[in-house]
Amino acid sequence: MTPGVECAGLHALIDRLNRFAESRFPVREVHAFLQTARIPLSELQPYIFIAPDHYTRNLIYKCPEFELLLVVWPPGQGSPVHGHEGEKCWARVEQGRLRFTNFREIPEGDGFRLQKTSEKIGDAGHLDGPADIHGVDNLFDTLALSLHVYSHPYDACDIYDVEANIKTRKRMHYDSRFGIPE
Ligand code: 2CO
Ligand code: FE2
Repeated sequence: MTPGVECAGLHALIDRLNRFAESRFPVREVHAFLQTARIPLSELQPYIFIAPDHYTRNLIYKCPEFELLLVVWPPGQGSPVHGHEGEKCWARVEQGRLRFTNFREIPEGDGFRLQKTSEKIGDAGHLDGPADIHGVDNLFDTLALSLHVYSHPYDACDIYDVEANIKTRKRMHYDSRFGIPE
């Protein structure tokens, strides 16, 4: 194994994440681990489901403490600006490039406005998170893949209309589970 690389392969990743679950996903340690862990693309292949008009959410592993997804971003597709339910959420670019734009809510009158706090373009290997409110876009002309760890799993989130300063609830769906399309 390459020096400094803690694990190679999905099984080793999932084992390690299960051990982190026992200590409730300590942010610094999990972050450091996810920066070094490497997954061969061949192991992600069974989870690549492409829809030309939206990004796909492909479940690899789920337990009460966390879920692991492969998100597949065709060129030009992106997420709406959304929240992460106060959970610990990381995304690592596995292939291609993605733009991550972070926001925060600023209280204003009876409501709020969204303030952009940072923007970063990440190539393969870039680790984003833990995310709070963000939008993710594939602005580029190649398919992008990102591996997502969410602790705990969540099945609904806030979707923001950045212009109107309103948010609505949205249920999340998987496009495939364990390699089988929904
Ligand atoms: N959180 C989004 C989702 O699970 C993807 S953006 O990166 O966290 O659909
Ligand atoms: Fe997200």
